[in-house]
Amino acid sequence: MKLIMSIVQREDADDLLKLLTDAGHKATLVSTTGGFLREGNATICIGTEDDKVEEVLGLVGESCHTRTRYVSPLAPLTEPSEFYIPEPVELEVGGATVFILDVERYEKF
Ligand code: 2BA
Repeated sequence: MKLIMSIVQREDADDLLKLLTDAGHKATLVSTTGGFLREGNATICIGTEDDKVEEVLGLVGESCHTRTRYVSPLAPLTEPSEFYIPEPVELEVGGATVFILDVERYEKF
């Protein structure tokens, strides 16, 4: 058995949950925050049999989209902040960052 942890953008989380549950998969949504942008994202945990992993990854790929974000970097410490004009930096965020972990044991009480 595997635990698939998929970090997705909030905007894609509902579509992915619907696709997963409609296809008979079990999933848990955890509200998370990205360490770099410090913005809310979503981590969807899916426990599934080994032979269903590719199917789940297909659903994740189908529902999670790449988006372009512009962020203003903070002033470098070496420069006086009154002379610093921040240039927004373009970032590609998403579709999904996925970790697949082996599950040693699974119990349900
Ligand atoms: P954040 O950490 O808020 O990162 C958002 C986006 O900022 C990233 O998109 C990437 O384009 C950029 N970014 C992140 N760290 C950077 C850095 N040190 N320098 C320059 N740009 C950087 P994604 O790669 O699509 O990641 C989306 C979210 O997935 C991340 O949000 C984080 O919550 C999670 N994530 C990504 N890789 C991870 C990893 N190796 N471990 C844990 N969480 C991860």
